[in-house]
Amino acid sequence: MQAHELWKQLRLPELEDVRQYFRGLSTQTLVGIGAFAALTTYVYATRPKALKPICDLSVQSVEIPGGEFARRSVLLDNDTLLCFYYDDATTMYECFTRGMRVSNNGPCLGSRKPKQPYEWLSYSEVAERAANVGSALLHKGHSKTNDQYIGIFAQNRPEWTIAELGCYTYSLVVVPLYDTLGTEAIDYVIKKTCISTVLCDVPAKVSLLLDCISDGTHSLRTIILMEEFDSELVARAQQCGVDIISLKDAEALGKAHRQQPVPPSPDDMAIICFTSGTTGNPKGAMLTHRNIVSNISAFVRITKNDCPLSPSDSHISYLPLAHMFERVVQGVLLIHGGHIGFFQGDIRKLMDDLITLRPTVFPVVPRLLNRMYDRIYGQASTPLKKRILEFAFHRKEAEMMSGIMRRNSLWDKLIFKKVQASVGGRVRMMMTGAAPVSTHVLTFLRAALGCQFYEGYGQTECTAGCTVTVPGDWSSGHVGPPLPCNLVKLVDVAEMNYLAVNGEGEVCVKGPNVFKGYLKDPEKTKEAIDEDGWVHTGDIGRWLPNGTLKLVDRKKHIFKLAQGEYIAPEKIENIYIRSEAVAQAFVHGDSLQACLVAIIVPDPDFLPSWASKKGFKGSYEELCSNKEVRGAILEDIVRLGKESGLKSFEQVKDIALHTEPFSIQNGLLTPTLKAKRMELRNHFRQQIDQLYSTIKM
Ligand SMILES: *[C@@H]1O[C@H](CO)[C@@H](O)[C@H](O)[C@H]1NC(C)=O
Ligand SMILES: *[C@@H]1O[C@H](CO)[C@@H](O)[C@H](O)[C@H]1NC(C)=O
Ligand SMILES: CC(=O)N[C@H]1CO[C@H](CO)[C@@H](O)[C@@H]1O
Repeated sequence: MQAHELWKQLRLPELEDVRQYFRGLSTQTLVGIGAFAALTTYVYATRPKALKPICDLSVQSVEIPGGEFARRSVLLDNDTLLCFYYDDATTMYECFTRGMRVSNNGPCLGSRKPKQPYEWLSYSEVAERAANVGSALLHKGHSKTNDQYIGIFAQNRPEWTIAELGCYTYSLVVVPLYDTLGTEAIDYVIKKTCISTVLCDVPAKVSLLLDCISDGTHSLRTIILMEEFDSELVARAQQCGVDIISLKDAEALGKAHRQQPVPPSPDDMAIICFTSGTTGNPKGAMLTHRNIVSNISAFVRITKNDCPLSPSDSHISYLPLAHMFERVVQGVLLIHGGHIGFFQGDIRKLMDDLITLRPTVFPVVPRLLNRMYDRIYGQASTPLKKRILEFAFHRKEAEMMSGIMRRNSLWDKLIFKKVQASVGGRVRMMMTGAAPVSTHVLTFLRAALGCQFYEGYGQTECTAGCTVTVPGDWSSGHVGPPLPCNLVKLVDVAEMNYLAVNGEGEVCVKGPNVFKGYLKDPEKTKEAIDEDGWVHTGDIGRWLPNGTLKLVDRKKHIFKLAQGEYIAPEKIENIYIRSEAVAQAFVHGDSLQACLVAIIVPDPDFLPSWASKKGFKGSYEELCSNKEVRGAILEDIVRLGKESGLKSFEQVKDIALHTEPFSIQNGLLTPTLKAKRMELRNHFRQQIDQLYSTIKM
C-alpha cells in the first residue's frame, strides 16, 4: 500500500531528522501534506461502516403533553418512565445476585498490593463475607426497623463494597462519610443520623472520627476497622465510649450468628448521601433502591446496543464511592456480572493500576481528562509532531462525526496506540460527569481513545444522572437527552431572561431516580423538590434542535456588567485554568464596572518551568510578585480565552496574583471544591478595588 510506504519514509529517520533534512527547502509542510493526503485515501478506503444509531440522532427527545415543554427520551415507547431494565434486578441487592448468576460465580472484586497482580474475590466469596458483616450488624442490634443507618468511612476498596452489600442483604442503610466533608460536618452527619456503627478503613480515619465527636453527646458505639490497629487507639476510643473491633472479628462474629437475608424492596432506603452546599450544614439526600436501580437501568438501556456489558468486563474503581456517580457505575458492572478492580488508594499510582488491570470501563472526571490531554500534547515536542498529531485527530474526528468509533484505524496504529496503551489498551467504555469538560478536550480524547465515551449530567438528588449522551452522537457541547428514567423540563428564570417558550430555563427533573428528600430536613427538601415532584437543579439549560440539552449557566452565578452584558464567570474561569501557569482563578465583575478582573493563583508545580521558558527566574514567591510575570500570565489566559471563543467583554482586563490556594480550610471552597463566590469576593475586596482603580487611570 502506497500510504504505508510513504509513512515508512516519513518515520524511518526520526521525525526530527526529517525536519532537519527538509529544512531550507521549505517543503517540510508539503511532504507532510502529501503523505497525509495519501494516508487519508487509504483510511477512507478501509473505513468501516457506522453502526446504526439507537435512535434518529436529530430527534433524541420529544415533548410530552401537559403544556410545560417537558421532554422525555425517544428510547421510550410512551410516556411511562423506565424503572427497571431487568425484571430480576429491582434493588441493589438483586443487582448483585443477578451478577452472581450471569457470571456463573465469576470474579467480582479485585485489589492489589504494590507491584503485584490483582487478586480476586469471586461473587460467592463476596456474598459470603457480606452476609457475615451484615449478620454481625444484626447481632449488634441493627435491623431494618431499628438503628438502620450504618456509616462507611473509607477509601474505595473491596471491603467498602462488601460492607455495602452486607447492609443491603439485611435492608440496612449506608451512610458514606468522607474526609472533605470536614470535621464539623462529619459530627453533624453523625448526630443527624444517630449512627452507632461506622466501618473505617485505617486508624487515621478512626482518630479523625474521634476528634469529630469529642463533645460526648454522640451516638457512636462501635467502629469496625478494616486495617490493623494498636491498643493505644482502642484505649482512646474507649474514653469516648466507642468500641473498636477488627473487620475480621466482625466477620467471624457474623459467621457464628448467621442470619437469613432480609432483602429490601425497591422503595426501601438504600443510601443517605450527604452533600454540602455553599452554606450551612450538609444535606442528606435519601435514595431508595428504586432510585439507584432506575439510573443504572437507564444507562443499560442507552448502551445496550452499542456497548453491551458482560461478565468479561472490568471496571477500575478510583472515583470516590461516597459519591453516587461511582456507585452507579459499579452497579452497572455488577448487574452484568462484571468485575471491579480497585486502585491501590493512591491516585499517583492510577496509571500503573490501569496497565495492570486493563479495565474495559473507565469513568473519568474532567480534571483527569485535562491532564491526559496536556500530557499527550506535551509529548508532541516539535511543530511537525504537533501537526501530525492534529492531522490524525482531525481525521478521526471526521470519522466520529459520521458515527464511527474505533481503535483499529491506521491513525490508531500509528499515533494513538500509545495513548490507548497508557490506560491499559482495552477500555471500551468511558463516561465523564460531575463537572463541565471542554468540548475540545472531550472531542480530542474521544478520537484518541476510540471508545464509547459518554458525557452525563446530573446531581445526587437524581442519583447521579438525568441526561447522558447517546452512542453514535460523538458531538460535544451538550449533555445528551433526558435519561429513559426521567423527564426534564426547563423553567423560566425571568430575571436572567431565560424563558421556557424559547427552550431555555432552569433544569428540572422528575422520575423514579429522583430522591425522597433530605433526611429530617423538610425545609431544604421543599427548596429542592416542588409539590409536583420536580427537582430544581439551579442549572440553566437550553434545548438544542436535536433534543439534547446544553448547559449554559448556573442560576445564581451570573451578573451584568455596566453596559448590560451578562457574564458567567465560571465558564471563563474554566478556560483560564487551562493555562499551564494557572492553578486557580476567580473572575470578578459587577454591574458598576465596565470590565472583568481576576485573582489568579499560579500553579506552584508548573509556574517556575513555564516562567523560565519565558526568561523569568526565581522562586515561586518571587515570580508571583514579578509584574512582568503577571503580564505574561494575563497574556496567556487572554490568548486561551480568545481561542475558546470568549467575547472581548468576557475577558479580564487585569489580574492580581495570589500565592495561597483557595481551599476548604481557608473557607474559599466548598467541601465539594466549588468556589464560594461571596467569600472570595469579600476576601479579595482590596485587591479587586486596587485592580479597578489602576484600570481606570
Ligand atoms: C409503555 O411502554 C412500555 C415498554 O414498551 C410497556 O411495557 C408499557 O406497557 C407501555 N405503557 C402504556 C401505558 O402503553
Ligand atoms: C445536535 O445539535 C447540536 C447543536 O445544533 C450539534 O452541535 C450536534 O452536532 C448535533 N448532534 C448530532 C448528532 O447531530
Ligand atoms: C442513565 C444514566 O446513565 N444516568 C446517569 C447514571 O449514572 C451514570 C454514571 O454511572 C451517569 O453517567 C449517568 O448520567
